Amino acid sequence: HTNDGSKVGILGVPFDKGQAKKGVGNGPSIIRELGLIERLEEIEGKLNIKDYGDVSYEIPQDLKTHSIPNMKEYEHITTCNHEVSKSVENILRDGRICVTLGGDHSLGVGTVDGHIKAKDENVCVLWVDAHADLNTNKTSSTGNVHGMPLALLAKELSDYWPYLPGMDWQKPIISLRNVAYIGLRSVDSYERLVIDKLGINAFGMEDIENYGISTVIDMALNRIDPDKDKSIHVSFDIDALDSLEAPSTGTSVRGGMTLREGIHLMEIIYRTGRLGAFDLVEVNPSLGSEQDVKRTVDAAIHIIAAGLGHSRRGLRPKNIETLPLQ
Ligand code: B3U
Ligand code: MN
Ligand code: MN
Repeated sequence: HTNDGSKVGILGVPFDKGQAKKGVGNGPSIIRELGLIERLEEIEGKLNIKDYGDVSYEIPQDLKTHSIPNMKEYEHITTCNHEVSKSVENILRDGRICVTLGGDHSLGVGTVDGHIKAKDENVCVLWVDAHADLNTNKTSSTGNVHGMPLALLAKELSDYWPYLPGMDWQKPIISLRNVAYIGLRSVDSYERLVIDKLGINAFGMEDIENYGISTVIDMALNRIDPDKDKSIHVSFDIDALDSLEAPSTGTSVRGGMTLREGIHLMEIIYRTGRLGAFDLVEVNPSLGSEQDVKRTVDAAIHIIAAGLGHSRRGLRPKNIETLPLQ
């Protein structure tokens, strides 16, 4: 299975205000520094890769006075995400798969929003995460918005939010019927209530244990994309992986996915041919030792490369005539 010279756009979002720990804003630069683009260029069939650089934003004067209860750094969240949404939409309209490097997971509001706008709503979402990211400002015990992006995006939860000034660009845009979780193992009580009440497709670690990762992905895709015609959005929080595999992240949880499972997941997504947008978030190079950071970033790069067609079988030789064994 070789790719058809697919076009890819890379977008950095050096945003850290959806949670409290410094450093996650340096995710995009460390992932680039440790060789993401070089690794993607080695993929068989040659991708056409364009780096769109990093998103920047400036908070408008009239927003500076606003705050929402239990929703930290609200004016940064809404302003940055608006820029993220526009950038993702542009990259997709350029005919590229959009790969967004975070940054914390609050940026998922902008990436999913931009994807849905570009693809006229024909989008399904795989949320690969230890956490459900489904709190509202009323249910969150932290006020950190990286625990809220899916609740902001969900049509089914729109009545549970107060009026959010400056968020008019973002209508609750996706039905949770089109979302599946993979890798859950740290779910708050209100999040569990919503998952169960709405029957959200949620495959936790125990499902990966019971069925294996291949079957879990098949079940997830059959539920959210039964006609195999949607553009797939993968929002991959690196904390879905076990903390031994990806130690440099803000809220790591033991008992998670192996890198092998993460790679296999992304290989299956690649083979659908329908990957539209892909977020890789929550890599924090300020946490852990230098070796921890390298291991975490290396895992992130493996996962991205698998989603864009890297094969563990190895490359075919370039000039086959000069070789033995023919
Ligand atoms: N559910 C908790 C913790 C959390 C969510 N996402 C991460 N941690 N990474 C919260 O803050 O909403
Ligand atoms: Mn997350
Ligand atoms: Mn998480």
